[in-house]
Amino acid sequence: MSGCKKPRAVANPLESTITTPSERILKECHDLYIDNDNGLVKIAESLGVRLLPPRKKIIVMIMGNHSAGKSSFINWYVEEHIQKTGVAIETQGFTFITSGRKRESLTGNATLHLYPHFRPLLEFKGVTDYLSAEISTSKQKKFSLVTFVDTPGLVDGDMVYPFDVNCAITSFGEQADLIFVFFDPMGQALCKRTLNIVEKLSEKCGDKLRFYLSKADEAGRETDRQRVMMQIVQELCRRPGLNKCGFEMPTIYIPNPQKPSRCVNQIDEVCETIEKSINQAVQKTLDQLEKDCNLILSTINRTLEQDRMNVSSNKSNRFNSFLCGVLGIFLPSIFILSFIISTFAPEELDSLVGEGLTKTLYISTGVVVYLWDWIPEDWQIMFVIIFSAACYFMFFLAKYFARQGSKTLTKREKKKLAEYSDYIQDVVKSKKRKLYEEYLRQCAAEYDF
Ligand SMILES: Nc1nc2c(ncn2[C@@H]2O[C@H](COP(=O)(O)OP(=O)(O)O)[C@@H](O)[C@H]2O)c(=O)[nH]1
Ligand SMILES: [Mg+2]
Repeated sequence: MSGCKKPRAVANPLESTITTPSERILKECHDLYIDNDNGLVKIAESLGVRLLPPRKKIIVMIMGNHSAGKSSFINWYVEEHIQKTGVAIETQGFTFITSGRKRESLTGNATLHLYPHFRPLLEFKGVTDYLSAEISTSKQKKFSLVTFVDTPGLVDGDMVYPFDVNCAITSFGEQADLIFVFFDPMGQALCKRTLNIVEKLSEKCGDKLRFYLSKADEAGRETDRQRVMMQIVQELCRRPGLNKCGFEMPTIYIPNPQKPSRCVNQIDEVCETIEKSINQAVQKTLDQLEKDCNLILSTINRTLEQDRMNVSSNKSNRFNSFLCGVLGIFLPSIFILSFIISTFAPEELDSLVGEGLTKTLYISTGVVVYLWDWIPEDWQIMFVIIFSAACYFMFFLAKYFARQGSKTLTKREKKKLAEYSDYIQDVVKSKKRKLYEEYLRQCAAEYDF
């Protein structure tokens, strides 16, 4: 069994007490990735594979014209006045609104630190100065599982944004799980900039887009509202990238007890959409966990298989190197020795090495000398050159084979890989199965009327 320890949670300012099974599942999955000793991210990194820990919350980006009611919607959902609202252009940058242990406001770099997935945004020069995060202790609705991204209010014309706002919103949208587009019936319902961004987002991640007619209570009578909606839908359909038509556009508004309205309010559907997305995220995270486990296991197997191949090829390389080295020394030695021996008289050799050995030496020397004499005299020099070159080549080959060796795993490294493999099979996979069962139980409970 592996000597791996169970994962330990890492302190994070966004940490708060857990209230729902989904939250617990997402948190436990996240912890399996980021554990300091045996986190999947760390294990994968040691194998040369890059994994990103899953998010503990879904990201809902809200975009739309200036004054479309984006910030007001977030405040309504969170049930706390976090974002400034008003007709003045309040939101110039991007704000993450999320739940945590205590009320806190973060700026640029601190925000990016909490959301590593958004690092690619740094390529938009100047965007960091316009990033912020608001952490609230609210647990209303499903807020503990949602991070809202409030985006700059969009307007046409001369408005100068401090960064490439169209590209930045598109890039944010690609990282989000849901993108809400708010159109308000007043003023700039058909802001060109909003439509351009929506068109771009629809090409890249159309399935995340949801359209809403916000501030619907301000649209006047039912017929006026219908007219505004028709106008917006027509404008959307006219865009080549968006002409799939059949747009659904629920009408929503922030309920105001002081100003009751007879207009239908579909704001609860927005909450349901968020809930559905959370459930999908839980399932996706569990599926991804299984995939990542399999990826790590297959990489470990591949690494061990490669190591076995390296060990056997190192062995054959060592043998070849030895053989070439021996030949490189042996052949010229025989050649030189034979000539030296041939200069001795047999009696001298007898007295030096004894009778038995003299006979063998003479026979073998005789063969070499015979062969040497057999070569025409003009070619003997040439033979010496070719023979020396051949011996040198043998040395070269010996060195070449010696250098061919590839690095192999040490015993400790192999043991570590086996431990990782056991840990993933025994701990992570069984935990995943348990979490999946919990998720299914929760789903069954939700649909059990
Ligand atoms: N009647 C009505 N007014 C709203 C609603 N939502 C927002 N507002 C008002 O519209 C103005 C702009 O809202 P805000 O949330 O700041 O818009 P943002 O620029 O999209 O963030 C504010 O004065 C809000 O009070 C709504 O549903 N109904
Ligand atoms: Mg705003």
